[in-house]
This record gives sequence, C-alpha cells and structure tokens, in this order.
Amino acid sequence: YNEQQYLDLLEYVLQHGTRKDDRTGTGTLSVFGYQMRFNLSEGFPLLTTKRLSLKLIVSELLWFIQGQTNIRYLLEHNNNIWNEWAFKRWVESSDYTGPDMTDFGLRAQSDATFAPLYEQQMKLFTTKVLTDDAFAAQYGELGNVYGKQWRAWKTSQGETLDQLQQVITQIKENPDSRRHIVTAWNPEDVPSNMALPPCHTMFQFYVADNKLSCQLYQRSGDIFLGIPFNIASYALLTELVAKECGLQVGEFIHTIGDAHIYNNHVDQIKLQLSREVRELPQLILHDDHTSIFDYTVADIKVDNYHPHPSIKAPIAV
Ligand code: DHF
Ligand code: TMP
Repeated sequence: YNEQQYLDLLEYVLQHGTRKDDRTGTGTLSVFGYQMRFNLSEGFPLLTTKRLSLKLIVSELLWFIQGQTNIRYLLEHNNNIWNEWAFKRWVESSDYTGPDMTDFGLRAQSDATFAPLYEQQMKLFTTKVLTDDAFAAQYGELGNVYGKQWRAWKTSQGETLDQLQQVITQIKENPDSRRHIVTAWNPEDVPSNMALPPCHTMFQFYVADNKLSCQLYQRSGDIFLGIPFNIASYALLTELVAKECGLQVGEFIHTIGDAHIYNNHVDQIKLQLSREVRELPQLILHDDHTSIFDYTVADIKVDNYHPHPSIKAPIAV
C-alpha cells in the first residue's frame, strides 16, 4: 500500500528522530533527508488512517495554480489553513490596535483566558478580509509565496516569467528534457517579502513510458499536519498536468529535508498508527478541461473514500 510509506515515516521519526528546538518554540523530533515513493496508478494518495478534506487541498492547489497569494480566495472557499500567517502580519503591524497578540499560537494552546480573545480577533480579521477590499489587499496578502513564484516570477529585467506554463509546454514539446523544474525558492524574496518561506521548495517532472512522474524537494515538513496535504496536493498536480499533456501518471516522489514531528502531535500519531489502512480512493476529474488553468473546486472529487475519523492537532505558528 502507498499509505504504508507515510506510516513508516511516522514510525521512523518516532524511533530515530533527534530532539530539536525550532522557530515556533514547540520542539520537535526530527530527521534530515527522507524519501517516499507513491505509485499514482494504485489510487489517489489521500490518507485513510485519518480523514482529510480534499476540498481544502483542492482549493489551496487551485489558488497556487491561478497565481494567487491573497487568503481572500481561500476564505471564500471556507479554507482557513493559511489564516494564522496573514493574521500574524496584521497583529504585528502598526494599524492593529486590539489586545496584545504576541505569540498567539503558543498562548492560544496554554492560556484559557487568552484563547477566546484570540478566536474573537481572528474572526474579526477574516471577516474584514472577506468584506473590505482595501483591507484585504493589504493584510490578506501573504507576499511573494507559491502562486507568485510559480506564475509570475520577477526577472532581473523587470518582466515576469510563468514557470508553470513553461514547464507544461516543455513536457508537451520536449518530454525527455531533464529540465522540467519549477522553483518557489526565490532567494531575493525569502528574507522579507513573504509570510512564510516556501516549504515545498522545488519540483521536477519526468516523462518515461508515456507516464508523468513528479519529484518534490520539501525543505521542511510537519509530518502530522502539513505532509498529508502536501502528498495529496502534488499527486493532484501531477494528475492535472498529465491529463493536459495526454500522459498517464507514474510516481510522486517526496523528498524531505527537515522531516519533523512536533512534540504536541505524538499522542495523535500513536492513535493513527493503531489504525488499519483502507483501500485508497480514486480521483475523479471533470473531463472537459484541456488546460489546468480552467479547473474550479467543483471539478475535482474523490470516489470510494472511506477513511477513519479525523484527528485534531494544534498547528505551530
Ligand atoms: N505551519 C506548520 N507548523 N505546519 C504546517 O503544516 C503548515 N502548513 C501550512 C502553513 N504553515 C504551517 C499550509 N498547509 C493545515 C494543513 C496544511 C496547511 C496548513 C494547515 C491544517 O491545520 N490541517 C488540519 C485541518 C484544518 C482544517 O480543517 O481547517 C488537519 O487536521 O489536517
Ligand atoms: P519553518 O519555516 O520554520 O520551516 O516552518 C514551517 C513549518 O510549516 C514547518 O513545520 C513545516 C510546515 N509546513 C509543511 O509541512 N508543509 C507546508 O506545505 C507548509 C507551507 C509548511
């Protein structure tokens, strides 16, 4: 089973991970350098040992594909997975005059009087991003994150470069090329022009035997929360690009740099590891689209998805 690769990663890091402090102050068990291979012809790799929302994965990927970097689009799709990083910019700005939100991520977990105060400020924030255009333009923006780098990388000549369109054209015209790369890591932008430096740093496509494979280099991976989304998201991207290029799907190869389990995810992981894997679902794509740029959330579904219940865990901000 493909999913076993992920469960093996959980086991491996629990057993062999090194204790390591991290930027968020949470603490992790970490290994450096790990690779998983998912055979996409065996089913769509959406975990069955805990329920994942395909809708969230789809709307985030379409947000990247459409070159967007503002959380308003995500909020319009009831997707809250990027809220904390936009909120952080807002509460650290001089325009914010509400109660002190320093270290809101950690304090919301440990301080019972702070938690409702934070919830309230977050609700005000997301409502404002949804309803106030000027506010959204300024504080819904995450900066030069994935969508910007994939679709409108800024060149030294002051022009923009559409890496995703170019790579798709190259796959069609020159499938044997060894240069099918898209990079989100823009060293000029990393220090200050984005809410979070890209975790999925670069990916490469490969065509052989009429099948399209994709390998991702992810510099940093939150094994319990982020990685399951990343696996499904890149599997979906590979399916969409393969369909546009008239190819079958091969493998998704996931290479991770710092692969870590946050200390406050260990109990959840033990629960997940006690569960039996089930059959993987099948991806269903609306079949009228000839371009990956034309999909909407409603066009992408899974069939035969019967997972174990979801498992909640706090996210490190
Ligand atoms: N920071 C950290 N510390 N870990 C991450 O995985 C991460 N991922 C980001 C941004 N920053 C991050 C973007 N991707 C969730 C999943 C992926 C993601 C962000 C958040 C998440 O919270 N997933 C929950 C469900 C969320 C929901 O239902 O709204 C889960 O249980 O899978
Ligand atoms: P870092 O920038 O200090 O590495 O923190 C980023 C955290 O977010 C880290 O735990 C990895 C995690 N992450 C993922 O695992 N997948 C993702 O797609 C994103 C955006 C973040």
